Amino acid sequence: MTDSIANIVDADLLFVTGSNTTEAHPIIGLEMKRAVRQFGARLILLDPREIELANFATLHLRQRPGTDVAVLNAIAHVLIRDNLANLNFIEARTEGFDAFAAAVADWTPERAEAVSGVPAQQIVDAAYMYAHARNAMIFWAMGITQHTTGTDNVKACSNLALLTGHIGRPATGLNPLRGQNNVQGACDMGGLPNVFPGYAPVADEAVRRKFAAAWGVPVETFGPKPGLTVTEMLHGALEGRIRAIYVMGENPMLSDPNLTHVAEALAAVEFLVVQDLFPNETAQCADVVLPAAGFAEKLGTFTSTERRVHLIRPAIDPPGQARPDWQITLELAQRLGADWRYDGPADIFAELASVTPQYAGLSHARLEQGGIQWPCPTTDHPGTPVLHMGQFTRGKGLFCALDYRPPAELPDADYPFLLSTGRILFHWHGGTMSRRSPGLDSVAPEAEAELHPDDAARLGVGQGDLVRVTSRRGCVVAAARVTRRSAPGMVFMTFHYAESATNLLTIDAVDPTAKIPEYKVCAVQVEKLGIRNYELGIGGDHEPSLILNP
Ligand SMILES: Nc1nc2c(c(=O)[nH]1)N[C@H]1C(S)=C(S)[C@@H](COP(=O)(O)OP(=O)(O)OC[C@H]3O[C@@H](n4cnc5c(=O)[nH]c(N)nc54)[C@H](O)[C@@H]3O)O[C@H]1N2
Ligand SMILES: Nc1nc2c(c(=O)[nH]1)N[C@H]1C(S)=C(S)[C@@H](COP(=O)(O)OP(=O)(O)OC[C@H]3O[C@@H](n4cnc5c(=O)[nH]c(N)nc54)[C@H](O)[C@@H]3O)O[C@H]1N2
Ligand SMILES: [Mo]
Repeated sequence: MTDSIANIVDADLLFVTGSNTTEAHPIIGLEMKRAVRQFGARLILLDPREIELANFATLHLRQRPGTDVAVLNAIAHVLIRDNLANLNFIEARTEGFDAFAAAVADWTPERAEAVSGVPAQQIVDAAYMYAHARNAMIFWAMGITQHTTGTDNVKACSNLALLTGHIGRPATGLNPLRGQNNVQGACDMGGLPNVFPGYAPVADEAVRRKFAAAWGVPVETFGPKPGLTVTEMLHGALEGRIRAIYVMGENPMLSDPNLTHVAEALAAVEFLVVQDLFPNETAQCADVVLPAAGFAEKLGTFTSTERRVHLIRPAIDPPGQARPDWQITLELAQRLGADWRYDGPADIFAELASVTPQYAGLSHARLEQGGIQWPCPTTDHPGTPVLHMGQFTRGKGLFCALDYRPPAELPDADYPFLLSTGRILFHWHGGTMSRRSPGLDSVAPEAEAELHPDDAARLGVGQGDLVRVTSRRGCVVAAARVTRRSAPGMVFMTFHYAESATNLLTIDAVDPTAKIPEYKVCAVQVEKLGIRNYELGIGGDHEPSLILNP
């Protein structure tokens, strides 16, 4: 997030797209509800489904999944056409406006309506509301990013903030809601294939020299070529280019797209290590499983979605031989011959702070007093609640001209429904953790497929009936949830249930830049299964067991 959670209540307009905030980020969702109900903020929702936030929205634009660039381009078109753009801001703070304006000149609301199904008038209304707000915040999550056009979708959001100047002041900005508790921290620390800690690019020789010097290794240790992303690693395994995989805290056998392909890739590697709290589906394929300690059992830091670095402390001891991840990594490095020495997490953090400018002013001792938002360059710096004040990190904000591209696989005569996947409040991803909680599992015990009442009637499917959902890649069985939440022609499923693993269906097409899979769109067919078949595990068997061909 470029802004802070505490500032949400100060915004007079919230533009939320591709984020089911009340289910996936419920604390932030509460702030949004408070902003609307207590402080009179208006909410524009751009989301294909009627999620809970729709009840709080002044305007709900329901686009066909995968058409965000068309809608956002058309909002930009109206902002420029109707002189709603903030010309002073554009002049002082941005570049690339003329080329961008030329590119959206054709993107009339009527054209966007034809592509997206969103009525042209709603697009016009959204543009006026966003432009006329004093302080407007844009929020998004996976509904924007998990597309073959994910990068374009994000840039399209950014264009709107640049056009109106709703960025670089409190209660404005571009606010991607990060997913896992420490995904922000993992990225900050260089847990990406192309950067060192602090987003320093591996391609830059000066950067490589800096890190080689800091770590006391020859500069040749690091090549200039970025590594592979997860989706590329799995392809690499099938091509024989990747011979070993070490998986730490991830369950690709449930969470990656096109699971049949993932299973083949993991079977193809010579050596697979899994370091995890539980023997998840990926661990079933592993040669070695290393038991790790969970968040409540260890000391360290998590960096939240608003860039706030928090100290976490152990509340309980790890069970059995489980150890904190850093200890496992350290011992492995030592056995491989590296002379790594650390007294503990505070010592490791001190090294991270010394090579990561955004974290330079932070230490465990300082974080004892409470979380601090990066960038925090010096030990007396208070932290940064709002980014891009006065100037952008790259200098001027860059407008991006974007063409609309359709998703990789759309419904057709053979696979007439559009499958979109995501989350519900009660479970976490593959359910490795949340489905071990009897309370959570009793609230949400079985995989459901959301179907619109018109479609359900046509298929003769009643509430709770079992349906078989089939794509070109696989099929799963789920209980029908007949609801107007999803639009006609659309099916929504979570990926929380191993016995009904939705990622058998999803497509492994990825965004060309970010390599994120298109989890939000693929084509499926839906058939009614006469009876509930408990042998398939639906509703009964809670043991994680992946049924590849139910
Ligand atoms: N309870 C719970 N909370 C979680 C998680 C969990 O597993 N369970 N996971 C965490 C993680 S890692 C993440 S990344 C976040 C994800 O948080 P979200 O991204 O909010 O969660 P999703 O369910 O993937 O929902 C995305 C939203 O995008 C919408 N959508 C679908 N297609 C499109 C489209 O084409 N365009 C747009 N604009 N929207 C679309 C969906 O209707 C939905 O409202 O949640 C985090 N929080
Ligand atoms: N169809 C579909 N698929 C999706 C998505 C979608 O929207 N639709 N969303 C995608 C997204 S955004 C995400 S983030 C991924 C999530 O996918 P994963 O990260 O694969 O899912 P999790 O179930 O969170 O798996 C985390 C694993 O980490 C383990 N773990 C927890 N804490 C620790 C720890 O401290 N140390 C170690 N070593 N292990 C730990 C857990 O036991 C679990 O096995 O799923 C992706 N897959
Ligand atoms: Mo995520």
